[in-house]
Amino acid sequence: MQPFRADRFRIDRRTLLKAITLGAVSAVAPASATVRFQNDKNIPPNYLQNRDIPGFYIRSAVPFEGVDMNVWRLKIGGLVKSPAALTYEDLFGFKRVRQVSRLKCVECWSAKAEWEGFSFQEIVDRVQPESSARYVYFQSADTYYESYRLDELLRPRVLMVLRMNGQPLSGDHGHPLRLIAPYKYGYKNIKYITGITFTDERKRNYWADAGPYSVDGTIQPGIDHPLDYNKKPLPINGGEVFHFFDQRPGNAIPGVTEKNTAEKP
Ligand SMILES: Nc1nc2c(c(=O)[nH]1)N[C@H]1C(S)=C(S)[C@@H](COP(=O)(O)O)O[C@H]1N2
Ligand SMILES: [Mo]
Repeated sequence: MQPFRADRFRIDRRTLLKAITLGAVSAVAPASATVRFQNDKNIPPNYLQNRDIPGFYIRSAVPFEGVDMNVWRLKIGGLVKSPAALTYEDLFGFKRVRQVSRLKCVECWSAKAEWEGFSFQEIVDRVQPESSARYVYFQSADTYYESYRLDELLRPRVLMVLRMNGQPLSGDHGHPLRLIAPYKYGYKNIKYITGITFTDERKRNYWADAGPYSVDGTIQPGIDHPLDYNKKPLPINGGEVFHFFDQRPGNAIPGVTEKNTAEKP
C-alpha cells in the first residue's frame, strides 16, 4: 500500500474511514453509511491518526507524519504592520499562562487537561494587526484549517498551547503549537499550527467544508452534538462544556432532564 499523501485528501470523517477500511486511498467513494472513526492497521504506525485513547482521544482528519521541526516556523501575516516568522524558541518568550479546561468533540466525547501556553494577545502585540483585520485564519501542517473572528480569540481562557499536562504537546495532540478555545467544539481547536493570517473577511474551516458542522462551532449550552451518530442533539447538563460526570446539584439546565446516554465512560 502506498503511504498516505496528506495533500491529496480533503474528505469527511465517514469517507475517510470508508477509504481506509477498503484500503482504497486513491479513489474515494462517496460517504454513505455512518462509520465511526477507527484506528487502521494499514496506516504505518509513525502516522498520526485517530485513536480512542483512554483519558484523551486523538482526532486527526488526515493521517500525516507529524511536523518537521527543522523547518517549522510560525508564519504570521496578512493585514498586519509587522509580519513574523517565529521559531519554536521564540514562542517561549511570550508570557506563559496555565489553565485546566475541557475539549469537547462533536462526537460525544470530551476530556480535560492542564494546558500551558500564551494568550492570543501576545500574537496581536507582536504583529500589530491593521484595524480592518477582524478575522483570523489558521493553517496546519496536515492541511487542516480554521477561522475565527479576532475578538473570539481574545476572550478569556482561549490559549495558544505549547504544553499539555506538564509535558510539551505530543505529536498526536498538536506539537508544536495548538489552539484551545474551551467554548468551541473540538474541531475548532486546531493542532500543528503553521500559519496565522489576519484578514478583513471571514474564511471557512475544514469541517464546515467537509461535514455538517458550522464555521462558528460554539458549543451549545446543555446540548451534546452526536451528528456523527446520525442522531438528534442530546440534552445533557453540568460542567464547563457539560460533561456527563459533572452533574452537580444546581447545574441542571432549565427544561433539560435527560441524561446523555450516548457518551462513553
Ligand atoms: N490540524 C488539525 N487540528 C485538529 C484536527 C485535525 O484533524 N487536524 N482535529 C480536530 C478535532 S475534530 C478535534 S475533536 C480535536 C481533537 O484534539 P486531540 O486529538 O488532541 O484530542 O482536534 C482538532 N484539531
Ligand atoms: Mo472532533
